[in-house]
Amino acid sequence: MSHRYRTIWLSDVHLGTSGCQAGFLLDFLKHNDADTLYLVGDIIDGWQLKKSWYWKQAHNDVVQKVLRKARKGTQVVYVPGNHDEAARQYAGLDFGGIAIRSEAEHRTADGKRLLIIHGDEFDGVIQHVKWLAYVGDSLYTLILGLNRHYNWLRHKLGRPYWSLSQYLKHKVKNAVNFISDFEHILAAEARRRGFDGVICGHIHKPEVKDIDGIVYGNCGDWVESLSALVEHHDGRLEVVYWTQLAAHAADMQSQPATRPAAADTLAPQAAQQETAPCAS
Ligand SMILES: [Mn+2]
Repeated sequence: MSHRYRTIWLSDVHLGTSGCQAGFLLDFLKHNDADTLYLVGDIIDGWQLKKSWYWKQAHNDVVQKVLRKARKGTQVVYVPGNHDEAARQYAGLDFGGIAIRSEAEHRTADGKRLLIIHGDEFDGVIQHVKWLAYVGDSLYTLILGLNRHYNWLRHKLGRPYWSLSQYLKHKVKNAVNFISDFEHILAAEARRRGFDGVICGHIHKPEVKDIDGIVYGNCGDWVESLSALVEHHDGRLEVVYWTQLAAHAADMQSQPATRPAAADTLAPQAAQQETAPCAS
C-alpha cells in the first residue's frame, strides 16, 4: 500500500522528545510519497534536546527517510519553527537536497498561491490571553475567594459589585478560543499579503477549511494527532490521519494472516497523550 500525492506538508514532529511518535511517522513516510514535501517547523525539538538528550533509532530513521526522499527526487522544503529555530539561521541555504527557508510559497495544481509558515510568529498577537489557558482549577477557586473578599471591601466602601471571576472567565474563554484566534490571524495575514491561503502548524490542531474566502490549512502534529496535510493531483487539499490510513491498509487485506505487520504492531491507541490546548 503506497500513495502518491502532489504535495505533503508535515509539521510539529518534535523529534528528540519522548512524545514524538517517530514509529508512526516512519510508517507514514514509507507508504506515502509526494512531488514536494514541506516540513513546516518544529521538526526537531532543539529546546527539549538542550534540556535532556532523547534520540532513538526511529528518530534517525525518520531523518534518513526524508533525506532519501530528497535524493530520489522529492523536492523537500524545510521551514523551521520555534522549537527548531536554530535552523532559521540557515534560511536560504540548501543541505542534502533540502531547501531551508524562513517561509515558502506553494502553488497548487488549481493555481492557488499558498503561504507556508510555521505560525509561532503570531503568538505575540494572542500572547496576552495565552497564559490563562494554563490556569488550573485551584487557582480559579482562589480567585473566587479573592473575588468575595474584594467585593466585601467594595461594598464597605460603597462601591458597586464587580465580578473578578466573570472578568477572568471571559479571559479564560478567550484562551480556549486561542485556536480560533490563531486560525483567523493566520488567514488574515495571508489575505493581507495577497495569498489565496496559508499552510501552517504550531498549534497541533490539524485542519483544512475556508476562512472568509482564504484557505487555512494546518498539518497537525506527530505527538498526538498523527496527521499530515496533502494536496491531491487536482489541487484538492485534505488532512490525512495515520490511524485512518493504517486502518484502510488493514481493510484492503482480506486475509488477516497477510496483513502488513505495521498495521498490527502500530496500534492507534498507543497515541494517547495529554497536551495543553495550546501546546506549541
Ligand atoms: Mn511551534
